[in-house]
Amino acid sequence: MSEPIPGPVAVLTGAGISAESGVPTFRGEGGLWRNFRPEQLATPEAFRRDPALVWEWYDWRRGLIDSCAPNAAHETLAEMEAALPDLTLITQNVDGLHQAAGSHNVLELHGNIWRTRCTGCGRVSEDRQVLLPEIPPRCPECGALLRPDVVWFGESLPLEVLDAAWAAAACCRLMLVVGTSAVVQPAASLPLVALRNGARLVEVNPAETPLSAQAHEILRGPAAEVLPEWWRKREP
Ligand code: BV8
Ligand code: ZN
Repeated sequence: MSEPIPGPVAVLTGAGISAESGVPTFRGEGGLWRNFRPEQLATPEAFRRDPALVWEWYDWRRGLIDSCAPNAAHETLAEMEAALPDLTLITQNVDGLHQAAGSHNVLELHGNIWRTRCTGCGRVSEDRQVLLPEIPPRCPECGALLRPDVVWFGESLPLEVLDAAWAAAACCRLMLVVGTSAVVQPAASLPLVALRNGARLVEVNPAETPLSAQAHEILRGPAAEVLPEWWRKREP
């Protein structure tokens, strides 16, 4: 019989949780597009230099993500949110698969690929069109270029989202870290905040990461397999 889950719970997810849904991770194989690394395209400089190229990459990713369904790991986190009194889901992913799986309280540290933001008037809107009719898209209100409403390298994260994530890490009793290489800051500091507050750290990842040595428990396998198993043994 495994121990009951102490609350509150915080969960940090990265690209790895969507791998089994068919969404390529950032640093694994398959993360390449026309031989560009994400770090070369997910920047304000790349967008300034060639907005059409950056939008072609996002349009390609949107098309890919649109054909992907949440997997058992996303579904388990949605079940955990419903079953536990206090769970905060913090994601680095922009694919929206947690919400598609039924999670409601999702902190999107890096934005969402299905939203656009106007570089002129700041208008934010949800745009689910797969294969955009015009690249780069323009604002229907003011005609300025639209950009994906995501956080690029070198850009600061939405403060209210980051504050909420920091607070959840600082007061959780348990943090699950699922499918992240734990290299991108400031997201990668959240597990350290949890450890400093005395939380139990559980890493879910088929590979070793810089966090592994500090994890109290490691589920060394694909999230869609090992996370549902872990939850079955603990669900109330
Ligand atoms: C900022 C949105 C400052 C866009 C993304 C040097 C040192 C420290 C920091 C820096 C530095 N140089 C620059 C920085 C800052 C930089 C940074 O951290 N760079 C890294 C590369 C070193 N950070 C930033 O720029 C951030 N902003 O610092 O602002 C600032 C302050 C004030 C004022 C102005 C500015 C912004 C970072 C956000 C960038 N945007 N995405 C988009 O998606 O298009 S980041 C991108 O990386 C994704 O969000 C992704 O989620 C995230 C992290 O990657 P992972 O999720 O971990 O994915 P990865 O592929 O790396 O790993 C996958 C993992 O899954 C692996 O471990 C694998 O083993 C595992 N896995 C595989 N299969 C499975 C699995 N796990 C479970 N199950 C499986 N089946
Ligand atoms: Zn506008």
